[in-house]
Amino acid sequence: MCIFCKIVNKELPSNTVLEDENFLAFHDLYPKAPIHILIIPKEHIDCFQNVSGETMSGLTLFAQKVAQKIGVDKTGYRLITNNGDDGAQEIYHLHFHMLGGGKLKWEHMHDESHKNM
Ligand code: DGP
Repeated sequence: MCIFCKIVNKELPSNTVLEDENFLAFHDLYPKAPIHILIIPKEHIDCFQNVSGETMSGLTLFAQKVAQKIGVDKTGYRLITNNGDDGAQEIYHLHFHMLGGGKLKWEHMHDESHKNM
């Protein structure tokens, strides 16, 4: 069972922000911004490439509620998913990172190497 399925099943602890029948939001263990929340479907779906439109429809509404609950709906936030190897996905249970709490930078690579790709 994957690590996020264990969090869903309460076999592993997490700092829950919001939960409903189908989705769960909890604080990232290694935050990369003042606010860093992970939003996941409870169902095990490995990555964004394999998620249905129906699940994404529910996840969208849920993510909007998370933003309201933590108070970034007005100040702004970034919602991203890492997909697959080149996307730097580490945990293969679909999750969206909700980042906020300050002005975010926009950096993907730490050097100029992408200019040669
Ligand atoms: P990604 O690279 O997109 O697969 O991001 C995985 C994220 O999951 C990363 O930001 C760190 C976070 N993470 C890893 N293990 C745990 C954990 O056990 N609990 C929580 N809350 N977050 C975790």
